[in-house]
Amino acid sequence: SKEPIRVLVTGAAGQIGYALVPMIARGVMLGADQPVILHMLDIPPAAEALNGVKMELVDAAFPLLKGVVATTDVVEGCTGVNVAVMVGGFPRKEGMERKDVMSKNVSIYKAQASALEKHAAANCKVLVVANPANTNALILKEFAPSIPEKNISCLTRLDHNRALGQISERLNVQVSDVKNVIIWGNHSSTQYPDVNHATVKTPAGEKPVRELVADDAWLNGEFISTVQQRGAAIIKARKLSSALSAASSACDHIRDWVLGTPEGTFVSMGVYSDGSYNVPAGLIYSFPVTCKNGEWTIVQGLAIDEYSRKKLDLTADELSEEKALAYSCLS
Ligand code: NAX
Repeated sequence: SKEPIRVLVTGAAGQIGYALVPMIARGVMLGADQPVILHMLDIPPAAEALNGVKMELVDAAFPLLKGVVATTDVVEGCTGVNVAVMVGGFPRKEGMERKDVMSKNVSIYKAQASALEKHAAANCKVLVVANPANTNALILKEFAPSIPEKNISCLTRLDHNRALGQISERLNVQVSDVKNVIIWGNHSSTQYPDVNHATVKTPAGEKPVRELVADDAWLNGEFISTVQQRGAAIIKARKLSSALSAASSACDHIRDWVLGTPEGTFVSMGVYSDGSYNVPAGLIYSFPVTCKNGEWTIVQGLAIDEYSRKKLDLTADELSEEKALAYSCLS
């Protein structure tokens, strides 16, 4: 039988953590035959709640779960982990300046980067979920120089899945028959959900989403804004932010990264830009990627029309600004 994989979840006592850890323990993230050891990290005010989550994990008697480390010690949390899902962070509270929130997260991600660099397993894969996700991932990358940049990513798969969901609802088709939407850029309202390369499986073969929807006004308008604003719509309805969908998408992100994407399918991941599609190098930017043998590759050669070009640049500009703000918090 397989050796257990150690998976760290930071912010594990929070909402997303509560939805995510049972999915990991059930094999949703790494496979139904892959044993796991969960490392759950949170901060001291959440220690008691974290211990409650640990008790529930024991009570659920998950066959794949070979151990649980629940801790408020960053070093203990990071030691030996093969996968790190960074959900913990400092949320923006009403009346707070953007710079103050950024500054809190910069210090958290700087410290956790060092701990991962020193104590995680070699070749540990890192997924940052906590907002500002792209910039937190960039800070983590900068302060963990010995972790290959290929191993650091942020979550835009939730946005990607939201886009698949909207197309599926609109066309009344199975969501599993829709593929190759793209989320470009920042996990924020400037993200660009792009359907220009998306297709739907039909009895007559794969058809472009644009052809089937046949309503460019909707695709260029309401569709985009619905995906961009979906997080806010969930908060309005639930009085809490997305949790089960965020947790499920985090599992999709890691599963596809580790086990590979199906032939002919691409997914969206926030990764370190190499300048592809004229996106400035050195930003963590969401691109269409395929994964094989545990590595992602940016899909090359997709046609970008003028309308899309503007949207790719707009969200890149926002990320450059966030990067500058994050750096200003370091000095
Ligand atoms: P919660 O506030 O419920 O949970 C966050 C947890 O992190 C808390 O238990 C807190 O004690 C812990 N924490 C704070 N600082 C920590 C530190 N230094 N080390 C370890 N743990 C720490 O938030 P939740 O709803 O779970 O959301 C978590 C994060 O995900 C937020 O930053 C949120 O904005 C972000 N999201 C990102 C999404 C994405 O697609 N990238 C979508 C969902 C979500 O909004």
